[in-house]
Amino acid sequence: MSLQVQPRLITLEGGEGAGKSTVLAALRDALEATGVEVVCTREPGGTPLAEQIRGLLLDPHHEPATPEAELLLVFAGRAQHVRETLLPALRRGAWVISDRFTDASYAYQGEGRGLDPAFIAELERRVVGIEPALTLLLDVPVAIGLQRARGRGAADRIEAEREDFFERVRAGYRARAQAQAHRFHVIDASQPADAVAAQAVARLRLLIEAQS
Ligand code: Z5A
Repeated sequence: MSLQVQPRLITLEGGEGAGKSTVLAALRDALEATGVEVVCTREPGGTPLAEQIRGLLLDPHHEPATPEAELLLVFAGRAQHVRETLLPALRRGAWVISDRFTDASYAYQGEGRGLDPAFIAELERRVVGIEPALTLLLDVPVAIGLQRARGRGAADRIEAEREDFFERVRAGYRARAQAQAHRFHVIDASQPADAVAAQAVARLRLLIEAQS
């Protein structure tokens, strides 16, 4: 069974401190200016139960999660998110912008933790079943992203990883963007925030035009 492409689902991906929050706000404003309903959400999270799972995933105080436990927790939250938030919004015609989605599992748990991408793909087929029409990958050198993210205070469990972990995550995202160029658009996120946002909005407008 192949994944069902959702024409109004846009996802944002990138490493730590890539600037997803800023871009999400710009996309939301641009879409709302056209008069459509926009739902902004995030992963891990996006429903009350999935937000609880996010808390477990990012809590640095319990014993380290095994890679498999981490992956299954992420997908448990995603199962809930897809059915409770994404599909209802998409079915009523809203546009949905999600700060991270399944590509993050291939990058973090696949490339970062070394789990088999075929296992992730199987979960994606069985648990998720949908994919975005557009994925914006905000690509930034690891050192710059970590500097931005760590400027915010105490690191969560995943943020506390070593740089080589984030280098693998970045490489994983870039390889995935190349392999799935039909839906990925890569933006150099080391540029000033307003330039990054402007490029993201320009790509969104192309998607809107293609659908009208
Ligand atoms: N995770 C996973 O492992 N597997 C999965 O399947 C999923 C997620 C879905 C939480 O995600 C963690 O979950 C994440 C991956 C894992 N790992 N960690 N850690 P998250 O998306 O909630 O958390 P995050 O990646 O840590 O988000 P972030 O660091 O907040 O990134 P961001 O939203 O892209 O950054 P931002 O808040 O917009 O910007 C960060 C700072 O940089 C802020 O002070 C900005 O003002 C500044 N900034 C932003 N853009 C710029 C530019 N262009 N120039 C200068 N400064 C900038």
